[in-house]
Amino acid sequence: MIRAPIQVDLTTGELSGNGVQTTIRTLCHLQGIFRDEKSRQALEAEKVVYRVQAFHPVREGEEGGLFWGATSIEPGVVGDEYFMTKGHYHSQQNRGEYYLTIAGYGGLILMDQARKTVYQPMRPGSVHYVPAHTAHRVANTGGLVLTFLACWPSDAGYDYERIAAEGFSARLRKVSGVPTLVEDS
Ligand code: S6P
Ligand code: ZN
Repeated sequence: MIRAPIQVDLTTGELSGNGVQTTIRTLCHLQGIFRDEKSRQALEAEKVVYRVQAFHPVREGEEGGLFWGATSIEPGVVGDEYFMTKGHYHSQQNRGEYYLTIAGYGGLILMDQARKTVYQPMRPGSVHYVPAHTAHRVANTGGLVLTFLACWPSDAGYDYERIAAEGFSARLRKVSGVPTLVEDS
């Protein structure tokens, strides 16, 4: 089915138009995600960490379509770990994705099947290819809202359970004020 276009505000990354859905993730949704659980609990449970807008022109799980999204992560830390997304593998592991940074500064954290974790600095205009079979999460390392756009296959899905069970092998932490990828102990 041919769908009407939606709009991206190229300054803020905000999406608008028919079919755009918004999900908010507050600190209370992020239990077990950050290394320092005590610090997370000490912060306000309703504090917004990130917001995801998504445009699904076809049904989720349908083969052959593409989804479009915008994620905005607030600046902040839990302990010494930057505010970040939950992170996931795609349920259909052989599906990749693109990210395009619109505003702010951050890090895309990628972990391959061998649990080798790397991070790529994100800045306005940076385009990042998330390969298939690769866990991905984004952290806001700056003092402003970090917003990026994403495009991914409509049958990719989300595997959050594997991240909940196994985590990433390294975390992006603020060490002497500098974003540093630290192996998880
Ligand atoms: C979807 C894509 C993004 C994330 C979003 C939030 O494949 O990678 O739209 O869903 O950045 O991250 P998460 O890990 O909470 O889904
Ligand atoms: Zn994804």
